[in-house]
Amino acid sequence: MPSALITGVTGQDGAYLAEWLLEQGYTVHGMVRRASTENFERINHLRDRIALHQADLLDQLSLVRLVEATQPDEVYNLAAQSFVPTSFDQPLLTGDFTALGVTRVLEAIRTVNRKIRFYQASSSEMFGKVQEEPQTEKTSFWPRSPYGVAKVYGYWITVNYRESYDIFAANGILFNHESPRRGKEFVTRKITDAVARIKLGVQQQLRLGNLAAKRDWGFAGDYVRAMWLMLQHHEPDDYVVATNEDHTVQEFVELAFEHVDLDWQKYVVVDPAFYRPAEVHTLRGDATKAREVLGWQVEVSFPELVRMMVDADLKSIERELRNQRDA
Ligand code: NAP
Ligand code: G4F
Repeated sequence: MPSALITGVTGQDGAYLAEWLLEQGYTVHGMVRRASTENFERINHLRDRIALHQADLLDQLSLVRLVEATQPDEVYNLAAQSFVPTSFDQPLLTGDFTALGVTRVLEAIRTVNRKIRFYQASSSEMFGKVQEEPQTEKTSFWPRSPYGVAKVYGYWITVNYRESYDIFAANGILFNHESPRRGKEFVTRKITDAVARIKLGVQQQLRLGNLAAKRDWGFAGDYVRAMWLMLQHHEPDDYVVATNEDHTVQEFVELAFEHVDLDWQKYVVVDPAFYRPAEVHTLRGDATKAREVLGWQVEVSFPELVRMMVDADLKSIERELRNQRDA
């Protein structure tokens, strides 16, 4: 039975990837960091099927011990400080987690067993001020946030360990991917959570920043399959994973409100507090290589994704309100 170690298993992608690997017959180990209260909502349903281990991207020895104890065939490095606005407020911590953290995981692999296959969660944020449309594996990077800069470092150190030590190390350059498990500070989930609350009468307004920003949004469940496919290929490489469609934040808002028969213009307020010091105005990825080499393709469309997220938030808030009434 193959085994895998996932850093960032408590995050959106970690939960979908753990489910996918279990379905493929893997033994799944998840790395979690110590917190005063457990933060396992996304993986509670998997708790009896995955093994959780404490370690931290900031602590080299904890990573070496973890790789030694679990002896995985594959390591998926999903852990990161992943929220772009926080990276402007905490650039050093972001660099330590999101950039140097990658080297620490690679060093643990180099120390314990160079045969372990490694996946790095690289990001379309690296393209930042985009140099061509759509972006491919060959497009040059111009990151626009400390997060994007940290991810560029993570990308190149992954390439470097592949070239220097012959480690099977692959970068997935993933464009934005969303789901009902997305953190509520990211724009898509912020919108769908607000739409559900407004529909159910417990919120009056939705304050957003730049409505004109364009993103290439896909479904996280589709994207974790691409991560796995990259590590099954006979040679390590780097792949863009995207839908090749872009939509503005406003289009997302319109579709989400329309799904519950509300007029978005009555509720949405533009608040410059959510503007960024430097914005990534547009992203659109060309995943031809992932399709042709890995056989990967998108299954959930943009409108299906929006509706899936609104429906899930409606259900979850209805449950929350019922529990409050019954308490
Ligand atoms: P997420 O929901 O924010 O999850 C991040 C995970 O990293 C959480 O499990 C978090 O643990 C963990 N983590 C953070 N700092 C850590 C540390 N010092 N030590 C150990 N664990 C730590 O992110 P996601 O959306 O699933 O994304 C997964 C990865 O893909 C990230 O690297 C992200 O930057 C990258 N990415 C995401 C997208 C996207 O659109 N979602 C696109 C491209 C790339 P806690 O639960 O303890 O906070
Ligand atoms: O949802 P976002 O915060 O995602 P962003 O910055 O694109 O980053 C996400 O995708 C990256 C892949 O490209 C990942 F690497 C990264 O980890 C993360 O998952 O913002 C999307 C867009 C931005 O242009 C932002 O300015 O939405 C705009 N926006 C407008 N109003 C807002 C808001 N973003 C947030 N978070 N909150 C708002 O109120």
